[in-house]
Amino acid sequence: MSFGMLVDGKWNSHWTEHDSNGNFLRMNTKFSNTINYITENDRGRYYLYVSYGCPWAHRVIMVYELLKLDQFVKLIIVEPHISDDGWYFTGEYPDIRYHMHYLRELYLRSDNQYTGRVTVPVLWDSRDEVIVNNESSDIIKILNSQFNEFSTSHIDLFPVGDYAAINNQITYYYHAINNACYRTGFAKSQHVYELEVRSLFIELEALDCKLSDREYLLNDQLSGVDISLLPALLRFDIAYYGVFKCNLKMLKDFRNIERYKNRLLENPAIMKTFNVGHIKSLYYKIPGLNPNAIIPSGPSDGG
Ligand SMILES: N[C@@H](CCC(=O)N[C@@H](CS)C(=O)NCC(=O)O)C(=O)O
Repeated sequence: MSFGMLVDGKWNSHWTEHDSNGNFLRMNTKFSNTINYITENDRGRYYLYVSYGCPWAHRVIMVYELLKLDQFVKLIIVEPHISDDGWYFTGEYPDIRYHMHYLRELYLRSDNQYTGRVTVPVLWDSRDEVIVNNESSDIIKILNSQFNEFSTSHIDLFPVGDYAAINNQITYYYHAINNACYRTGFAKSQHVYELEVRSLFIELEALDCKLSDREYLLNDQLSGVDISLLPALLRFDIAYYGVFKCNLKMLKDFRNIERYKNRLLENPAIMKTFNVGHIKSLYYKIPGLNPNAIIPSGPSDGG
């Protein structure tokens, strides 16, 4: 398994993120700015480059839809496949801003000596031609706080009083579940895989217990914690179970998690973001994990 990355502004098509024991190590993202003040004049200035397949971008798309920001920020979707040249655009999924072929061109437009992965999501400032931020956990907070004034729904996913608790739980579930699925799937030794898959399922059991008497993960309202965890749950049976071998059980066999997931999907703004075809296309075409890139017919609805 290898993806490309930029090194001093040049594309390097083989790069893996593993230590010598076969553990998957995710590289930190590089653009970590924020936006301090937005006015009506900034309508159309910002773009979000995302993939419906990517779970980190999925967080951002959910916040975008929940806040109804489509009149203020534009969404640009990449083709649901990471090629040897990284994320790319096609006639069906064009870059409506610059008509680029590859997402890496956007990174180079921001920093022509960039070294790092070319990932989605990206929050792009088209006035200053820079990437503001490419870390999902930051972008969802920026949308929630800075863009909320231009939202017609005014949902607050990070209420001030719960801010620290929400961040703590996002970090907890990132290690326990979101990224644990990746550590399992990208393990390069039997030993690492077995350790990872077991600890992942211990965490899923704990989550199932926790959800036995509640609708949301924190208090009794939808928050950034639910939005951050949900993309992993939505990919579990349709992709992680097969491609990442997270297969001690299917997620639908965890009764409370399944109920929680389906209840969140009843929200039309969330349902609109769940694209089974893009998820399967992305994961089943990951180089090395599924050599013939056959996309399975089932399950079709994540259940
Ligand atoms: N920490 C980042 C991770 C983003 C990320 O890894 N995105 C993947 C897609 S799921 C990506 O774009 N990978 C392309 C690559 O690594 O070349 C975030 O949460 O935004």
